[in-house]
Amino acid sequence: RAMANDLWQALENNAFNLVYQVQKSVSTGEITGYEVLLRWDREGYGPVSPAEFIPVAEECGAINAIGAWVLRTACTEAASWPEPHKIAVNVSGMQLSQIELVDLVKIVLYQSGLAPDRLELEVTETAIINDKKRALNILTQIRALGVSIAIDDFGTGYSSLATLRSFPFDKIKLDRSFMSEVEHSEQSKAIVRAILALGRSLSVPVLAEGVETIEQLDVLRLEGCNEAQGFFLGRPAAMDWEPSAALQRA
Ligand code: G
Ligand code: G
Ligand code: MN
Ligand code: NA
Repeated sequence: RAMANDLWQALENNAFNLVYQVQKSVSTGEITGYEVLLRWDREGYGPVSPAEFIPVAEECGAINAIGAWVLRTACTEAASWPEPHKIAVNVSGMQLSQIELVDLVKIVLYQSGLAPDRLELEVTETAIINDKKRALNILTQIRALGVSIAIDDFGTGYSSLATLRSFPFDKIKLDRSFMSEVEHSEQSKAIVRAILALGRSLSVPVLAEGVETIEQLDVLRLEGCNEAQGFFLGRPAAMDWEPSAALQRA
């Protein structure tokens, strides 16, 4: 069967679901938010990674419907959490080229009742580069709603510095490829240090992705990184709040 057909089918059959991965302050360990990650259990195949099916969804045009489902479901779920943590939703480059995205965000916030400052959109540099002027217009309008913007996978795109200069954004997410070597390689550490300095001089917090060991977290603490995310801090998982905890708070 063609994957594109199955993607459309999955939307109708409720075959997608969301998992959440915690993001924490490096200095205090406090939870600063959760990244929303899409999961698909493909009938007859099992779980398929978004790294595999998002490109297919972009090609066949299903990405807008899937992206809308993710945004609506994430905001609706988070609005009912016992604690008002922020959520960070990934947005594909194709969604960023459509002005309808602004209205979608507006409607979803209104219908879910989620406070705009609890929503962050993660966009990649590559997504922005496609149609700079249009993406800038869309991001500016979304930011005016009170929603924040994070640059995802920072350091892997090819015009990082130009993007930083001309785009409105609130957070840099350092790509996880830098983490895998940071304990052993002075060169990787130097690059991380430079990006952290860049964030500081732009007054933009930096979140390091892919933190898998306590040693990596120690380096980040020493270098003054603001936030971290990765298997060491928490794996992506369904968000089920402990009933007892919820009761205590009620
Ligand atoms: O969750 P996982 O590590 O398998 O994600 C792989 C890739 O898929 C990552 O680059 C991630 O940003 C992307 N991804 C995960 N969920 C979504 C989503 O809801 N929308 C988009 N556009 N990309 C997503
Ligand atoms: O591109 P993006 O940052 O959205 O990618 C998020 C993806 O990274 C998710 O699919 C998630 O499963 C994966 N991920 C999260 N934490 C870690 C980690 O510590 N190590 C590795 N290798 N992958 C991670
Ligand atoms: Mn992301
Ligand atoms: Na990333």
